Amino acid sequence: MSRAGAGGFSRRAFLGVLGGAGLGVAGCRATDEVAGQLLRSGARPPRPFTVPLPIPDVARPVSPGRYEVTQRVAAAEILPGLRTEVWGYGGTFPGPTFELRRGEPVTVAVRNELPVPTSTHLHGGVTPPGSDGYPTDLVMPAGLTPRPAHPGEVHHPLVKEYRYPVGQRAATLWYHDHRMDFTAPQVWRGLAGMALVRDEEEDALPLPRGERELPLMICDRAFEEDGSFRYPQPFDAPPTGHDAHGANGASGANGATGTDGGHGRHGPPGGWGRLGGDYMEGVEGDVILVNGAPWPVAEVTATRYRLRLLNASNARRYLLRLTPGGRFTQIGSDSGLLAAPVAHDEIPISPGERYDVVVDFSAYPVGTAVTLVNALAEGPAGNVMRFVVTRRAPDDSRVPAVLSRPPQRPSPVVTRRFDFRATDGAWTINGQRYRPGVPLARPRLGTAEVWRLTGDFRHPVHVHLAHFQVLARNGRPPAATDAGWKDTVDVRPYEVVDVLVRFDGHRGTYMLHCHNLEHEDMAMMADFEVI
Ligand SMILES: [Cu+2]
Repeated sequence: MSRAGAGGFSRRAFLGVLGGAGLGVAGCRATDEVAGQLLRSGARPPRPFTVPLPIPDVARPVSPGRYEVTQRVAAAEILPGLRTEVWGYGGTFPGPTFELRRGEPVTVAVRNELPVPTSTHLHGGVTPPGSDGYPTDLVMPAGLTPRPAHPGEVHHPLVKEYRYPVGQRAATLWYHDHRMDFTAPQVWRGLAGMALVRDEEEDALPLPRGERELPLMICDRAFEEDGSFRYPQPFDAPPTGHDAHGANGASGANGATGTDGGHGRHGPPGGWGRLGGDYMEGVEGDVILVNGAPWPVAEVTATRYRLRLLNASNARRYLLRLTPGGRFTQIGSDSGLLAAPVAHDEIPISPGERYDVVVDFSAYPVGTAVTLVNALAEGPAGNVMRFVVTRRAPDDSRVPAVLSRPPQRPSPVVTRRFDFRATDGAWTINGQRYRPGVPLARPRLGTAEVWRLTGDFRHPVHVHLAHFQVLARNGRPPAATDAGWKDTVDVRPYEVVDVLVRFDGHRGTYMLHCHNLEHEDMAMMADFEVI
């Protein structure tokens, strides 16, 4: 498909035309499938399928139920022969994988040794509000004592202890930075990792496990000639009001610079300036990474494998397929196991979503190279990674016809509408830029509501705390890939997506927002308060 706009329009101008057209206009190809602007690398990327697939280390507790992780600057060799400075949990990108068990609460002390404030969100977690990674609930590095930039901003010097009850079903979660105005550049630099919740229901299933269970964090990046991450916004742009923050010589400045003066302003964020330059739609890199490695290759036996697919990209969407053919048997969605498996030839995955799938490599002759591709991209970005089937091996795994007993759908008590679109130079929800502490809804704990999601563009909508099921798209039944309990759903241009949201676990202030991280930083967030 073409990335160009139609008839000589720039894609931004084209977006503006669509944005003015109002509801009811059918989505056009150009904005229908691609949600970001491509940023090309200066460095020459490696040949695909030459770098082995890394598996992130599993986080080790310092004592039962307690983890300590330091966010720090470190060097990584992502492109062979070049050095990339990453900002990583534990100094790695991705950060360590947290192996959690339902009913076993943990505390994670996050220490910030980066040059910038951070806030950590456990995506998909049913977490008390004080540990949810609210964007202005910041862990401040040593020596950084700026005036608060936003109303209600909280500063924790050096360390914050996040408390996770882990009372939820087995699921593939992930964690990432959620700092107000700067989530996109800080995640791009490496602040993301996976967290797997396990439980007895899942343990009882004969699914592939051990070496045959692979967490796969998929994301895109662009690189400077010297191997450092390239990003359109300077990584060290002093955020609004953070004038004590010193530059740290970070690379990647080739676009918008900080222009948003004025303490306490919370509109288009400090680092972007108005409209975010050419990257308002979001930033897409031209190098696809899986677990931090470019187009990696993994040797597999001719057996079943469980692949926990996560799209950790800032803006890029993928339509995943297997070549030379093959099927994904989906066993889980964002928020845990499905009731029964669902087979797919292709899987659309938008930023923030997870698909838990089983692929049976015994369907291929030994020696076959099975490539995971992205049908939405042309050229190198159309490849994701490769599996090479090396030999036959015993396999006592299988995918049972009944996987779990997910919670039933409760009856909704109210319907609310949330509209995601560009308004007056910012990405807004119901016409409003994000205002911390001003909830757009006050659902009651223990109830369910229908949230009707609409928008002008591709917006992957993420709800904190509360999980949901997709009820309908444009009044019709949802896609097979919408199955299960979820926390993120892709809303297409001028589409009406009805989701049934359950408010369980905790009262307090949470958020819903677009998980296109550039949109999120450009004000497409809202609070809701569970009462
Ligand atoms: Cu969006």
